[in-house]
Amino acid sequence: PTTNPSSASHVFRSKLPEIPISNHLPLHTYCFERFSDFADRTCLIVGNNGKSYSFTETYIICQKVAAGLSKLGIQKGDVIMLLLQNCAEFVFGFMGASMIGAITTTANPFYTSAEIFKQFNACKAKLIITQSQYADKLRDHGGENYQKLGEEFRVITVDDPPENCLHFSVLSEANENEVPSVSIDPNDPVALPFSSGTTGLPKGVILTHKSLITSVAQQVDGENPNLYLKADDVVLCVLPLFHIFSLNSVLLCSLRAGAGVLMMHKFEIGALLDLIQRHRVSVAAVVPPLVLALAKNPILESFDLTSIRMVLSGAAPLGKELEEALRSRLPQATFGQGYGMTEAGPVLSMSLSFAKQPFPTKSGSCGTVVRNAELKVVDPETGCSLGQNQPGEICIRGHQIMKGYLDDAEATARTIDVDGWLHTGDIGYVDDGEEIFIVDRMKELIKFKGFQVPPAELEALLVTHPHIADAAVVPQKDDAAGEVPVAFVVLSNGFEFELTEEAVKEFIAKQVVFYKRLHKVYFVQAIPKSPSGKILRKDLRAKLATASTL
Ligand code: 4UU
Repeated sequence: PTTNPSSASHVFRSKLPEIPISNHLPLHTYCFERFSDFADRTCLIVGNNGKSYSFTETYIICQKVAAGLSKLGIQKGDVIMLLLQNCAEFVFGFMGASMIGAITTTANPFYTSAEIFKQFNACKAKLIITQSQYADKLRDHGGENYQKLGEEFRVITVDDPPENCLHFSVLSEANENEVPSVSIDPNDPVALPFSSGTTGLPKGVILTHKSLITSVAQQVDGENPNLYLKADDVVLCVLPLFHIFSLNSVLLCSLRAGAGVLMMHKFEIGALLDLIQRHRVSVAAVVPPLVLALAKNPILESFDLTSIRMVLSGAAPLGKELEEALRSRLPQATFGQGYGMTEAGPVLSMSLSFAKQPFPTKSGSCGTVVRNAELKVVDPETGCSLGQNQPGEICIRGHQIMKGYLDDAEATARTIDVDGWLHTGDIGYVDDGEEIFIVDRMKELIKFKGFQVPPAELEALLVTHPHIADAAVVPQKDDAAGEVPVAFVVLSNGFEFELTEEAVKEFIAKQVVFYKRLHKVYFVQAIPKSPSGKILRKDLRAKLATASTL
């Protein structure tokens, strides 16, 4: 996309003043910059076993892991993969890698073998840190990787290592004084999460030391931080750290601010409430389906949740009614949303109700653009920027945004224009009070409980079926998940009656993580396409909305 020169007029900024940001530092230096102020305070608490690590302990183990990775041959610029549920080793691995200039790619441990290796191979990772229960998935990939495991790439498990795998102690028991000294440029990558962005397949999103520091600083630095985390806060980390929301706004922000992080390796309502009560959790980062679970479940009444002072929701739209329902159960807490996108580093906006000196905010808003950044709303047709209260595509500019997609200059150029604006593919407006409201999504992406479901990935899989000639996947609204993927399928000539809906669903279910499963399959004569061959997703979404025409 190109930017209309006349569009410079409507640029939205934070109500908070700009601040100096130390984004010349390496990420680990920045995050641990003030750690001696909170040296003996709790940094990490592991929910399922109660183990905890102080800031000093955490820092030293990260250094040990840095030395250990280096001993295993990992060098500056190399990529390691974390395939982990939330656990302390995630933090040690991520920060340890940063300390030697290595890059971490994070993947969902529930991914199928094929999904894991697509990402692993795309970023030419050298090593995987995982749990023993996932190691088999790293062997059964067409037989080929079975040989490689342990030879061409190493697998390290945080628990008892299966055959050909190493135990995490090879890293965490290395000598912290043997971290090689590397020089890190602010523009060197440090994290490589995967996202499908506005179109196509998942791509590696290059986040540099500078991007992540800028994003964290925009949230928690300054006299009046936008997201005020204190050293006596306990921040709930139940959202998966492999996703950028939790990695950035929970983990990195807490490390920087000196707050404790309570790790939960999976969501289970009883255990969650028990941990909140036991550890006096004060800040909860959540996604709308979690708000739903908390708002609806009667067992909430049996727990003391008065420690919660802040509830931050993000990654998907949060309905006003839902927010109100939970608010009435946690009357002492401040509610608000953050709006993020992996490519945006990730935070575009954050509720100013979370600031040290808060501003009044409205329910349903996604917050105000973060400080030290520019946001504009552009008319998708004309590219002109729009003023208040007019919906258009949200664009963001600042040092926090990604450097680009890995090995994909074309997709990068489609997403970040020549003037440095990142186009989100989200439709929203900024109201009179500078608050952002997201009203629609013009990009392909489907979000199931905040998880990305890239339609292009499912479409590509569908057409590999010998009886499927063409396919399109679009979101359908769903009360519990927000959206679910449904498919329109054209059967190959001669096979019109041979493939059932169940068979198509099963074909996909075998190949993808649970949340990418198809919820419905409609057999159609043709997929509506534009003259250039683009799927007319709007038409299909409209068709779904009036299901009677199907
Ligand atoms: C409506 O979802 C994310 C990141 C979320 C995030 C990060 C840090 C939220 C708060 C925070 O502090 O990233 P992705 O890449 O998985 O998905 C990005 C897309 C957005 O483009 C938008 O369509 O997810 C949707 N989205 C939201 N939609 C993200 N946040 C919101 C929101 N309301 N609050």
